[in-house]
Amino acid sequence: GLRRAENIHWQALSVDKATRATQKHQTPGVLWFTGLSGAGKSTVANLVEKRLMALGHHSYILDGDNVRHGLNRDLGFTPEDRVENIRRVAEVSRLFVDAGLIVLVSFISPYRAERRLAREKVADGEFLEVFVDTPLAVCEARDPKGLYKKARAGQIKNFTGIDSEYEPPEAPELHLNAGESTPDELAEQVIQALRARGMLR
Ligand code: PPS
Repeated sequence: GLRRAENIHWQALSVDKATRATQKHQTPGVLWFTGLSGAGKSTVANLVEKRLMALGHHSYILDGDNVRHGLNRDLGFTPEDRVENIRRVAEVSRLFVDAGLIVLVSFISPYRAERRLAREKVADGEFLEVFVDTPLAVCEARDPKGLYKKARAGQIKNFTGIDSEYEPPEAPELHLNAGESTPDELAEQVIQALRARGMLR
């Protein structure tokens, strides 16, 4: 199990997230993109961030493939490792929200329980779950990294949608029918959702 540090106390600090974020005319929060491999999570998150930057906002992207090269390089794709992967990313996104940023999180994040834990780490209204809903058949036909082919051939075990579970969101703040629109249209829907919530000023 985890060893807990002792004699560690919370340090109160003077500058809070609201103050940090006023510099950028935004309300900090998490845009949590979830969906199958190849659904388009990273593509849409990337386009959203480009728009946010063009509008003068301050954001940061946490992307599965990238974070797994560094912070989470010790983790694989068993259910236990995915749980730990998402737990760490949820903690990091909480820190970035505290820094006043709009955080775009792009991980398969296949389990409802871990997405709920991520939601609970930030304040009410600060977490927008974005379901990048692309049918498995479409993801598999795209197969941008050739991973579905390998999974079907048994060369990759525990592949999401093939022999590892994906639990779709039941009540996401934003449900993108991502097989039916262009990435630009989907990014625009996300920006509109942020505006509608008053997160951009
Ligand atoms: S998870 O489930 O949230 O922990 O996954 P994540 O950190 O987002 O990593 C998903 C990317 O890793 C590649 N990959 C796999 N995905 C699913 N299952 C297995 N077994 C696997 N092995 C490697 C894959 O490229 C995923 O990238 P995306 O961008 O989602 O396509």
